[in-house]
Amino acid sequence: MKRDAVQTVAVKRRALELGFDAVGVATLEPSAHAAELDQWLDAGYAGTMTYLHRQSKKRKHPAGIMPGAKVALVTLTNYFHRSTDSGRNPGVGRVAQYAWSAEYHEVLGRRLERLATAVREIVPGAKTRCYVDAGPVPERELAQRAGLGWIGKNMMLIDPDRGSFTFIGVVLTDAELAADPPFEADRCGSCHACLDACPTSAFVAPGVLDARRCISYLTIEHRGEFSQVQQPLVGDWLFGCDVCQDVCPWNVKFALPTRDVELNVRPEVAEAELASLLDANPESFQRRFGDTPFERPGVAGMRRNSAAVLANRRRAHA
Ligand code: B12
Ligand code: SF4
Ligand code: SF4
Repeated sequence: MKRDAVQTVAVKRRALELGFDAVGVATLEPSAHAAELDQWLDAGYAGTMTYLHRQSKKRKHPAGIMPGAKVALVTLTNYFHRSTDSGRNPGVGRVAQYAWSAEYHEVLGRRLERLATAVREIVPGAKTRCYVDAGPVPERELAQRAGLGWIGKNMMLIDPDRGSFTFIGVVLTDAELAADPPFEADRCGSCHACLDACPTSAFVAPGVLDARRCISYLTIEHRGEFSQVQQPLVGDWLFGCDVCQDVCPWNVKFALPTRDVELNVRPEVAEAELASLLDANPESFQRRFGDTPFERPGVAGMRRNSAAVLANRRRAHA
């Protein structure tokens, strides 16, 4: 198959019609940041996310993820609703806004499959494989290579037109689509607002996060009870954390609320009641939250998070 500009334009147009907010094409040469990944893993910053160690070889050599793959079609989907700090009542915990709607892996998974079908129609004989937040795909680096933005000091992929409240979705394909130029500029400049604002001082350096101290890791990925050190770190956050994005000037200035109907806010998630989560049993939890991101920590994890937020609030008011 030959790299074809006409086919590439047709594929990108289809991506925008399907509801993706931005799309670009990245080449699959080895990661330019393999050494950073090795150092990050060796330092233990991945905590118990052992899959990151297992996947690191492929992450450093993305061409090996799918046999014959030539490029990654990389998409961004805006999920911004409003500042995470607004409109809370005392009985609810703070929930990171990427989780406010239906399970995004499913919403975007379906959308990416439709895009993959379009690739196969536009480039007959092409093979495709879709990924969103799963598998060994270095999603942020591929997005930067596809020209969609730069990786900020908070490690987020920042789109200069939309900010960083975006999901990244990837279609790997052997179709030789024309690659975009990478986004070379670093537009953080002298700003360090995210590093200063992180409530747990989880950044050991600009662009280097010790995940073990990150509230997102603690409330979503950590299994078992919190230690005495971990529980206060969680503060007011029931699920995930948005602080290092909420303070970023690129979000303050450019993030606009999504109009994606598949990402409509579900109040029982966005405004989750601490007391009812504390009392949840597996059946009631499954009924209410089985198709939401709360499913990842599950009923035990969400009960633990809820108890931690309540205890932290009691301590703050004592
Ligand atoms: C593990 C993981 C986590 C972990 C670890 C986070 C971390 N910073 O590494 C935890 C649980 C803490 C987490 C938290 C969050 N996550 Co997360 N996470 C992932 C996952 C599955 C893997 C990331 C990974 O490999 N981390 C290891 C680090 C070392 O790798 P990396 O982040 O890719 O960083 C590489 C680049 O930065 C590159 N690099 C280093 N320096 C430079 C310099 C330049 C110029 C360039 C180009 C590259 C570069 O080298 C690094 C190593 O390869 C990805 C999905 C995926 N498959 O990639 C989602 C993903 C990164 N997460 C995402 C989100 C939304 C979040 C949260 C915002 C959720 C929340 N609100 O609670 C927070 C944000 C925390 C933060 N500031 O990073 C989105 C990010 C979207 C975006 N616009 O950037 C992703 C891409 C999922 C998705 N498909 O949308 N996450
Ligand atoms: S998500 Fe929260 S805890 Fe994690 S690095 Fe960002 S500000 Fe810090
Ligand atoms: S807050 Fe400032 S330093 Fe952090 S990612 Fe945004 S622009 Fe970069």
